Amino acid sequence: MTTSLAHQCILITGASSGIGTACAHFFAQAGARLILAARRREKLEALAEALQKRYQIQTRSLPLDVQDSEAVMTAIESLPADWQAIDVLVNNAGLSRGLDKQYEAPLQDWEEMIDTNIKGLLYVTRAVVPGMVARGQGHVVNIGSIAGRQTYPGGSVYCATKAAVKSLSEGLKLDLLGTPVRVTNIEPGLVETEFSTVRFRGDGDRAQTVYQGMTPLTPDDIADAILYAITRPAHVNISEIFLMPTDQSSATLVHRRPT
Ligand code: NDP
Ligand code: 8X3
Repeated sequence: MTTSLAHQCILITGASSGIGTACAHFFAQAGARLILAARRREKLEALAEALQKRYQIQTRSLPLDVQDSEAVMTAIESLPADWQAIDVLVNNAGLSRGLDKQYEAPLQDWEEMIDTNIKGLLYVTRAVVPGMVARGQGHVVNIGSIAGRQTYPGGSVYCATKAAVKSLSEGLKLDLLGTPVRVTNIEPGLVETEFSTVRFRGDGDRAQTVYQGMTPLTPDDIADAILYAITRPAHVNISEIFLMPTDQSSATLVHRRPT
């Protein structure tokens, strides 16, 4: 029997944009209760209001910087008891900064990627998973990337963070053996979101060249894959989903049409 999301409590980090926002819509449509986490409070509140109106579901905004371990623990602990019983955690918050060579890149860019994509993911996992184990129910979905499988020029630290997400997903599954808690690593290729604008610090023209002349994945494509993984029957653990645009065949090979 597939797993119903009706009334399940789902925490999505990075819900203020892109893949996280798409997940919120997909899960809301399936009747879940949603905790929406990210740093931009106004975006979370606007999303929460839109979801409540459209799907008549319960939501909570959780303004949060995943880089801050204490803030993560406090935020989870401060949720009312019925919201602390998180059934699904989507560790989606993440970012890239720059495409500089490893021997030239600003240290600050590395700190931010490592602190968010690796340490932030770990902090949220550490805050949420003990409750899942205690309640005998849960599913952790980590958002990795094609970048965690294949390194590309200028991307070595971002790619290393996503390789770490792959290892952390495998490690969590190993550590949860004997519990019913499931773990899935989602590894998308190019998805058009704010990702490249963030990578290039607001340079929209440069960000657009990433998707020029090709059809990228959409945030909905990723949300759909996650929905599949978390609605399988309880005895089925989808460990990995690696999905690319048809116009992409590796981290560096993309078919582009003249524009
Ligand atoms: P977006 O930039 O659109 O969304 C990133 C989200 O992460 C935002 O909601 C942002 O919210 C949140 N976030 C970033 N830093 C923090 C932080 N310190 N604390 C809390 N939230 C944070 O990009 P995507 O939707 O594309 O990215 C989502 C995930 O997907 C990332 O992990 C990314 O690495 C991964 N990915 C993306 C691909 C792509 O091509 N786009 C492909 C493969 C994987 P806020 O700024 O409000 O905090
Ligand atoms: C994001 C996809 O190829 O830009 O993880 O690194 S890529």
